[in-house]
Amino acid sequence: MKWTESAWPALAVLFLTLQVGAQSVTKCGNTGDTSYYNSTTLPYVFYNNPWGNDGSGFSCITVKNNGTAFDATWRWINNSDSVHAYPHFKLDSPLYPLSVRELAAVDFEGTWGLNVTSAANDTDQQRLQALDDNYVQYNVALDMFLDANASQASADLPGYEIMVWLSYSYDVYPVGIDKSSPDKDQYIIGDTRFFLFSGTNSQNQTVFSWLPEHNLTASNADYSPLIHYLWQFNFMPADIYLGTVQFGTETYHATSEVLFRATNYTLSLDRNRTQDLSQSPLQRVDTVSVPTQVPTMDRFKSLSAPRLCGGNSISWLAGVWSVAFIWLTVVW
Ligand SMILES: *C1O[C@H](CO)[C@@H](O)[C@H](O)[C@H]1NC(C)=O
Ligand SMILES: *[C@@H]1O[C@H](CO)[C@@H](O)[C@H](O)[C@H]1NC(C)=O
Ligand SMILES: *[C@@H]1O[C@H](CO)[C@@H](O)[C@H](O)[C@H]1NC(C)=O
Ligand SMILES: *[C@@H]1O[C@H](CO)[C@@H](O)[C@H](O)[C@H]1NC(C)=O
Ligand SMILES: *[C@@H]1O[C@H](CO)[C@@H](O)[C@H](O)[C@H]1NC(C)=O
Ligand SMILES: *[C@@H]1O[C@H](CO)[C@@H](O)[C@H](O)[C@H]1NC(C)=O
Ligand SMILES: *[C@@H]1O[C@H](CO)[C@@H](O)[C@H](O)[C@H]1NC(C)=O
Ligand SMILES: *[C@@H]1O[C@H](CO)[C@@H](O)[C@H](O)[C@H]1NC(C)=O
Ligand SMILES: *[C@@H]1O[C@H](CO)[C@@H](O)[C@H](O)[C@H]1NC(C)=O
Ligand SMILES: *[C@@H]1O[C@H](CO)[C@@H](O)[C@H](O)[C@H]1NC(C)=O
Repeated sequence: MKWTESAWPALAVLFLTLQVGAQSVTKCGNTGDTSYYNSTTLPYVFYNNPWGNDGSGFSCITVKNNGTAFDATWRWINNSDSVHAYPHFKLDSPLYPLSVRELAAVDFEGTWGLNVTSAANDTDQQRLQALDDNYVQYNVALDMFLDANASQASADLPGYEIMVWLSYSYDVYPVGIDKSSPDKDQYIIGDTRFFLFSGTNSQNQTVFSWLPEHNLTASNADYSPLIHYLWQFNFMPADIYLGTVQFGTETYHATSEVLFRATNYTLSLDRNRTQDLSQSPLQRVDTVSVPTQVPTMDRFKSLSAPRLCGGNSISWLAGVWSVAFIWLTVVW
């Protein structure tokens, strides 16, 4: 084919399309190249991770400009109390496995937000209403894994998981909600008070979740005190290694597509081999009563007597919700 003058505009469009295409990569699968994207310029591995896919929706992760920003688009219409996916990035650090005694910082700076996609450009009030109307259930969280065995810390199924929730909807709750003491275990990072929950998940991992008193839309803080708190106050042993740190959003439920967007982030670890944290232990903070936005068992209590034990709490809560739903249907 001979290039004519009239072909140039088309070529320019093609060139621009390729340029734009090179700056954004979308992964909607669960394994391998359909699901992972390794940045070549930043120490982040992006993963769509739809581990709880029940066939009732979808999850995609769109990584922009080699990882400087990412979107997650998703919708799940069934099993509203279960996590369906955790689109996220993982920090690829040469410091793993890092002894918690030598852990000097887990720095996370960034901004994020989510909207029902079709309402993304509406007014603040309309956007909040759309989240409500579409029963959008989610959290935004740092997720870390640790183990007493240094090589197990970065392998499958480490013994400990520590989550720091940064934003979350009203009807989701952390592992161990029925056995925790958020009224007693609290810590303040920057200006934000976090409440501790702990329990065991279905894979027999010990899960700690720190929930903030209100939704955060940005962060610029060192979260390592939320890890040190756990060994200094005997929730877990001190001889333990950090093997994974991730940032993303756990997606539970939405009746329309949701658009989560994270920008301007940096996630990093710092080690200090000579620090002696037993010489400068954390001070407990004065506690406050648990604010109503933070979930407690009281929120899910109902007519039937609680029979919460271990892994059955989820189906019990689902039962309570069905009863509450029937009740609301009848009353309204
Ligand atoms: C959605 O809402 C936020 C505020 O929560 C707004 O700042 C943002 O630009 C919107 N995000 C997207 C992805 O459109
Ligand atoms: C990432 O950066 C590399 C090197 O600059 C470039 O070749 C590649 O196209 C970029 N990828 C994306 C998705 O922007
Ligand atoms: C991406 O990074 C992960 C973890 O560092 C590694 O296991 C995987 O092989 C990498 N994939 C590619 C395609 O480079
Ligand atoms: C979702 O739930 C509805 C109602 O229970 C059911 O009819 C449908 O088959 C479910 N869809 C999937 C994909 O499981
Ligand atoms: C919102 O605005 C952005 C940027 O202009 C645009 O790409 C997007 O399609 C708009 N979304 C809706 C639902 O109108
Ligand atoms: C530590 O973990 C590694 C990798 O998972 C495993 O091969 C090894 O047996 C474990 N060591 C001990 C003492 O359990
Ligand atoms: C965070 O925002 C969601 C969605 O608007 C809302 O359901 C939830 O109650 C808020 N959570 C807190 C802790 O304020
Ligand atoms: C669960 O883990 C604990 C140690 O964390 C261990 O003692 C126990 O045997 C494990 N239980 C099962 C069922 O694997
Ligand atoms: C990200 O940072 C750039 C440069 O500091 C700034 O111009 C931009 O507004 C920031 N974006 C967000 C969403 O905070
Ligand atoms: C490491 O910890 C030691 C002891 O607390 C302290 O003197 C030193 O300044 C720390 N080093 C760095 C690089 O922070």
